[in-house]
Amino acid sequence: MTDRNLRLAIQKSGRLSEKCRELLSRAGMSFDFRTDRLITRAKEQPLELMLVRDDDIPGFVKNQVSQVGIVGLNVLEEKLGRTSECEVDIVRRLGFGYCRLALALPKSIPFEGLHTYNGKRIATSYPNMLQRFLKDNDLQATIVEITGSVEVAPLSGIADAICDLVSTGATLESNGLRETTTLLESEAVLIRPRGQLSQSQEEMIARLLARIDGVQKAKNARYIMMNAPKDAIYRISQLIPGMEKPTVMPLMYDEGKVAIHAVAKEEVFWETIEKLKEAGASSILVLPIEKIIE
Ligand code: PRT
Ligand code: ZN
Repeated sequence: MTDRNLRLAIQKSGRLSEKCRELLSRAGMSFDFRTDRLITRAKEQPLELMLVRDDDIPGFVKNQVSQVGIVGLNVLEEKLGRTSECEVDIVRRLGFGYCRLALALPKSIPFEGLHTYNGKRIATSYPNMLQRFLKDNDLQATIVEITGSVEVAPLSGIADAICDLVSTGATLESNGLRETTTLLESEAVLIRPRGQLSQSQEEMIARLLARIDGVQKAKNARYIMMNAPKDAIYRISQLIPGMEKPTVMPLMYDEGKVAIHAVAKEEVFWETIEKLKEAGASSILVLPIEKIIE
């Protein structure tokens, strides 16, 4: 690897890998994922992809084994400490992989405030974050570090409570646990080392970010087209969510109507479409947008 190449680390297989691959492909970077190799090269770009366990990504980016990485904020803060203090920068929040690190108790134990955790044994795969939380809140508890199936720890008797990732809450529910306290709200983030990289690597990161921004902006945006009576143009343009300036065009053979085209920067819900109809719009088309470059 030369300093003219950029290496991006993503999770090889797991909850973030599919979304990472999708994001890269929408950003125009294609890789051969059939390979079992640790590193795969982008087609026609000086970009290498490292396919690794998510736990290794913060360290790889910190030590510049890779210059960019996508990882859950939870893993980043567990491995390198609080983001304000660690040696990598979060350059984008990516809007997927949402979850939270939370404390939970068996439903049989009443929760009477954080002090309920005093003297308890808490099972977790996030010992560093839990340790910091206990210290910050002046709590004395024993951390029982386990790597998988944390939620069964109270049932099996090795702990009294847990500190684990929660998404829908279904796993806690099915194990008779009640979530009491959030330690961290997490999502997938794009990280890079804090220090300066080579000029070509900096340029490649800037290009990567611009492409990711283009994809992210387009995600909820829709191109909306409709016909409308001339006297309803103002009312209709007020109804289109997150819209800037609409294009208004005359319709052939219909003096009283115009065609309105606009980019809605937010999702267009059925309620909006119903209101547009009530305001006189007809032939409404809502189309997805692939990229927005401003
Ligand atoms: O093999 P590798 O080390 O790379 O993967 P991993 O097994 O450590 O991680 P993986 O693939 O399970 O998760 C990767 C990342 O996805 C996590 O670090 C989080 O940032 C994010 N993420 C988002 C989640 C969840 N949602 C999630 N629900 N990670 C784990 N869970 C688990 C949680 O641990 C619990 O067991 O799902 C269960 C709870 O889900 P609910 O929906 O029942 O609440
Ligand atoms: Zn992991």
